[in-house]
Amino acid sequence: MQRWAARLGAGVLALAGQAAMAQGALELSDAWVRALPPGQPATAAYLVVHNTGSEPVTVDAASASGAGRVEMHDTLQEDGMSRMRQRHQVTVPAGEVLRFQPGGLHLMLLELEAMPREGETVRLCLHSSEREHCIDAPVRRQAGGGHDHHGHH
Ligand SMILES: [Cu+2]
Repeated sequence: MQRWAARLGAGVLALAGQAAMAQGALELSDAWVRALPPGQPATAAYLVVHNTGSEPVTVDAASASGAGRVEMHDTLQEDGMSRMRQRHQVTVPAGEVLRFQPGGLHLMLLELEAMPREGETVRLCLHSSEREHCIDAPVRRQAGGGHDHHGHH
């Protein structure tokens, strides 16, 4: 029931999004989710976000299939230690590309139903006030492998 309601909600958002498309359109690519050992409660996801519109787009939430909650995190170096800090909003200026990548800005998938496994796919969505943008992200153990097979056809 909950899942059905969520899908209906997404459909309404998609319709609203079509009317607003001219303002801000995010193109998502090169998404992947890191597979960690089973039993870990959280993992990270990465992707490239291109704002192809003529207005800045602010992402203020994210979601992922199989994760109860998704946060946006920055990675900071402090006294030689790597720390993560939550970002509640990330703005992509018109025409610019923002990268969620290891060692930098990333998505944190929390409250996992189960750790995603290599070969599986996770649906990642970024939400802005206008609409939501989604992409299917393959699950991998590390960056690299398979990256070059995308977008060169
Ligand atoms: Cu994090």
